[in-house]
Amino acid sequence: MFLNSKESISLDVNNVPKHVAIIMDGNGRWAQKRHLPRIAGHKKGMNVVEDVTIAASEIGVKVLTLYAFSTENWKRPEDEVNYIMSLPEKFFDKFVPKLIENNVSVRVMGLIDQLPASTKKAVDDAVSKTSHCTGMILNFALNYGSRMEITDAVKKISQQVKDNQLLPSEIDEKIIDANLMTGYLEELSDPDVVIRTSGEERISNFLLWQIAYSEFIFTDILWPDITKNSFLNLILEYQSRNRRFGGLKNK
Ligand code: V0D
Repeated sequence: MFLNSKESISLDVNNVPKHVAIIMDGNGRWAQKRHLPRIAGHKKGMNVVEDVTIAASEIGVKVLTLYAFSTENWKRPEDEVNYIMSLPEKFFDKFVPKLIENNVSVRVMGLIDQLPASTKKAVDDAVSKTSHCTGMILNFALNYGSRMEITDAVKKISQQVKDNQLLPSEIDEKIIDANLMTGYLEELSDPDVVIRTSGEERISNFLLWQIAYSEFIFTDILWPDITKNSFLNLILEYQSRNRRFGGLKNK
């Protein structure tokens, strides 16, 4: 039992999702509602990343994957993209010490080499400065798309076959898992729950292979309006569902 001080949310400590994945949607809408530029929503959204990361780490989540930038997001106005690309640097100065305090390690998946040099440096620094942390993994999906990820995995596996390291008959789900960008997470690769904020009920090219058995939670709350408390309520919603793996009851 875990009691949240203000609202007395009671979480079952024995049923905390190990891997939580979040599509952080609604930043632009949050800003527009307030007659603010869209980038104000991204800035507030970054602060929410901080709060949700600490909350997730406190309740014992092992991996928190955040969809921060998709391979499609480049189509947005240049000013907005430029601002978003400055967020890892802003995040770094403010938040890396707090991550270290909480024993959280930052990891990234996606086409990181295509990011602006300053963004890539901030991301690499966040990863290296927290690489000694052994607690929760904060896994950012940056310039990520799942079809690209799967295409890449097919290429890698084909090359192994071509190099006589692997027979086509040996290709199984484990081999595919290992060659996806989540491969390093090993048995934690698949999210137990995917959360999407802001009322949209789509997957938008996020972790297509890994979500085969995930619970889906959609909330109307816009990402910048998410608080520690609303996050804990989403975890509570996860816990209220009876998970079934192809006929097997409760995991
Ligand atoms: C904008 C809401 C933190 C969604 C959250 C480059 C969109 C704020 C990071 C971040 C973004 C990533 C890696 C890292 C440190 C911080 C971030 C992007 C967008 C895309 F090592 N927030 N954040 N990255 N947003």
